[in-house]
Amino acid sequence: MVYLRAEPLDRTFAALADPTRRALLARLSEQDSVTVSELARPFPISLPAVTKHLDVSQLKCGFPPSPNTWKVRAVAAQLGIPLDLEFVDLTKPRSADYLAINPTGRTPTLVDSDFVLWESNAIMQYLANRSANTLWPNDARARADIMRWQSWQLAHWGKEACEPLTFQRLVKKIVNLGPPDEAIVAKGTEAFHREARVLDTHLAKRSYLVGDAVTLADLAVAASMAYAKEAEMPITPYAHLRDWFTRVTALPAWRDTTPQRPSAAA
Ligand SMILES: N[C@@H](CCC(=O)N[C@@H](CS)C(=O)NCC(=O)O)C(=O)O
Repeated sequence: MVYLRAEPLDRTFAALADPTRRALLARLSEQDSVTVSELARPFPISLPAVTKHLDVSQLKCGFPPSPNTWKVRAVAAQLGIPLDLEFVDLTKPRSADYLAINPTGRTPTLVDSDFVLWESNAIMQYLANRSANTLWPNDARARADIMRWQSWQLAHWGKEACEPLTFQRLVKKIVNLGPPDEAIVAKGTEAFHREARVLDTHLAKRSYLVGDAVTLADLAVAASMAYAKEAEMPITPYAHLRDWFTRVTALPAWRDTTPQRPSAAA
């Protein structure tokens, strides 16, 4: 079993009203350590063992099940880039050291020698720049197209559609924050259908979002839907979207970075 010092569930804390957030943090900080399965009940997630490498970039991250961390780790896995993973305790004020490298206090942050980078999509691009590869083809139009989908993912697909559903239906359950706020679920569902139609139509005649092979665009957009099942995202009407999601999540790099169930974790 892998232990964390305390519970760093990303969106949970960002999205909570202050008094609730303070109460939750106070409760959690009474414990020195909690198991991941304990945190994740009733949706048990545990972390894969963290591998240490000698030649590394450091990815400082809050919680590997978070889609923002997951998509960065999937890119690194796909490209065979070792990442030394460090946990940032999101339940406590960020340390001065962490704020010095990431003044937003959010995660993930990449530290590559004397170069520090935050924002997950920028980190994906930076990692993919290390070698020639099909995730980030060396072509101006292909890159602009990938950036278009990554921008859409951040601004609309993630923020307006997938994240509210994930928070209301999954994260709140995990940390015992009461039932979903149905008004937020309704708004998120409406946004989901609006954006899913765009994605589904785009995927009707192609297997991947840009070009003929998987790119950073697919990993970024799929990451927002990482918990589609648990968050009951309404994907049934979108056959092309569903087929594409199955293709992307079957990639070894995606599977290898998937948070494991407790039974599978040592
Ligand atoms: N746009 C940012 C979002 C980063 C983000 O929200 N990270 C989460 C965890 S992965 C976090 O640090 N949440 C804690 C907080 O907002 O205080 C990115 O893509 O990197």
